[in-house]
Amino acid sequence: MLPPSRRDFVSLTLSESGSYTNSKQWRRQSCWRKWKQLSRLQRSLILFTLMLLLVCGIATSPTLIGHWRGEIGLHNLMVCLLLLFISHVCSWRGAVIEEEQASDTDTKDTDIQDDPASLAHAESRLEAVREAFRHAWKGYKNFAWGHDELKPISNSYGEWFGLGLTLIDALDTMWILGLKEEFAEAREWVARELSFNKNVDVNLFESTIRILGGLLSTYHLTGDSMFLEKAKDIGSRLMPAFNTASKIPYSDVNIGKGTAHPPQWTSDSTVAEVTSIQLEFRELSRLTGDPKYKLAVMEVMKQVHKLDGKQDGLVPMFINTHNGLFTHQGIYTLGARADSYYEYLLKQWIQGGKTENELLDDYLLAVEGVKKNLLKKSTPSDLTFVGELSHGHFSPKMDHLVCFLPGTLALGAHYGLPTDHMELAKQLMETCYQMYAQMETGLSPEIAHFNMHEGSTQDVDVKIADRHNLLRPETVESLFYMYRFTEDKKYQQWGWEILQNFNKYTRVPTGGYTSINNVRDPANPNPRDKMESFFLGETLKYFYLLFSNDPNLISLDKYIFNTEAHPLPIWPQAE
Ligand code: DMJ
Repeated sequence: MLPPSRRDFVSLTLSESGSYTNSKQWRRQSCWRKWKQLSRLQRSLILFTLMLLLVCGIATSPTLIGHWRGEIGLHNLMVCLLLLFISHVCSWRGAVIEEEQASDTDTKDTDIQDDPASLAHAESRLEAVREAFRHAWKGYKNFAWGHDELKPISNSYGEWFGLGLTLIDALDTMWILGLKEEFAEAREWVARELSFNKNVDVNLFESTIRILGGLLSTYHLTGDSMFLEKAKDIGSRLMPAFNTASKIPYSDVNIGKGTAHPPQWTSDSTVAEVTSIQLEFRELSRLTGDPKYKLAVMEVMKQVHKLDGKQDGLVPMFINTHNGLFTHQGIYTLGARADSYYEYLLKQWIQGGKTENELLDDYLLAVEGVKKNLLKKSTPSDLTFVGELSHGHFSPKMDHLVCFLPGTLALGAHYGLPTDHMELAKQLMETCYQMYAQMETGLSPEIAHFNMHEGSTQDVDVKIADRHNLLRPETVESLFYMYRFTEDKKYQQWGWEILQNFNKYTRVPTGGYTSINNVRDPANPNPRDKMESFFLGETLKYFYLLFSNDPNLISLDKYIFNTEAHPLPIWPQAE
């Protein structure tokens, strides 16, 4: 874009220069515009011809010649006119050169998406993500095929549910990245090998967002009904979790036996977990025509909506499955155990066609609650960050998980929520980027503590126990939303830096990427030997979408991403 002052220059000069009526002024402007549209050569020739005609006219006029012949002479007159012409051309060039350059720049900027160099630039970044995915997949395929997670350092695998978690989480990423061969192979495994008829305990939330969400999303992208059948199977096997006295679900389900239970040490569930399974179960009801899934998860939302114990719309982290009340009250965070409650309020409202007002009200209230209780500025750089509240005491601690928030705020603003949400999104996006940029490896720690005291020389402090990086997606996710809505290339650039640092410090030569223990030690980031399934399901997918300049690649007006980056359709209005 041109700086506005340059564009204004022409219209300002024109409007100030004459005392014409509007139509005269318009004609004058339009003549001026036509004149400006001629090339420099054309304009010089016209001026030169006019001058020549003038000189010839004077030379052949007997009165003027008679008068001037004795005073300046014809020769002097010609020289004078020539000098005048040259000086006019020069001063004209001097006066408009900026404007001419500006219009060149204008063309470049407006056509930037089609400019071959910029297309090649974007394509090379997209290819870099595909390459990263293939590298991660190579490790998974060679050493962990069909298992939950790759352990890339020991070239082995780890099991959590024993359901091929990474493979399922990565299905729609492969589809979006256009990795057809890899996708076909994975599809075969799902069709032939994946069985949910297993005596295993799974976490309701994790298997909903990764497995049910992944299968539903892949069904929508591909139209392949095999994925829908698998989604129905896991969805119905998870339903026993809702058989509690309060109807607030247990955290764990045995999908083979059809039994559910809380963790061994408590009868509580996590608030974020029970309120971040709604997008998936609501969609399952829509696809199957069976309302039981939707009814179960909406009951949870209804109860949480009415519960005491919130502070300005902010929720505690735990809820009891017997009595349905919040427990461990007084602690408020946008990080672990509460984060996606806020995300799903907004996203359910969007998914359902913006008619469920309670969800919107709770979301708007919560954003005000964040502003009032959790937002502060760091020193020395004045970064806006989201801290935590513990029994009235503010703590300047911010989880990397909180970095989903800029993206969510931007999404809300895109759907007509107050514009100051977008302003806040921009500020928080800068902070999340700085959580990477201020570390020696250029990778964010799991948890940052922001300095607020005068005289501090750095904004971010990291406790020794918080120095790990699990290849999490939240910052890249938000960068994607911010770029989609603003088209500001700095967000792509920030993402590019982060991808390069993942490649530098977490890429394992034999295949795969690894979580690391120390983002502050570039000489020894200390690999953890684990590649989380969300690195393929979310982080790499959001990188790809961030570097793509095509707003229709998973349009945000048609899809809503679940909290594991699996796009689900926004329902047609009638539904
Ligand atoms: C993912 O499983 C989801 O994004 C979840 O909402 C939070 N934790 C991880 C990624 O960090």
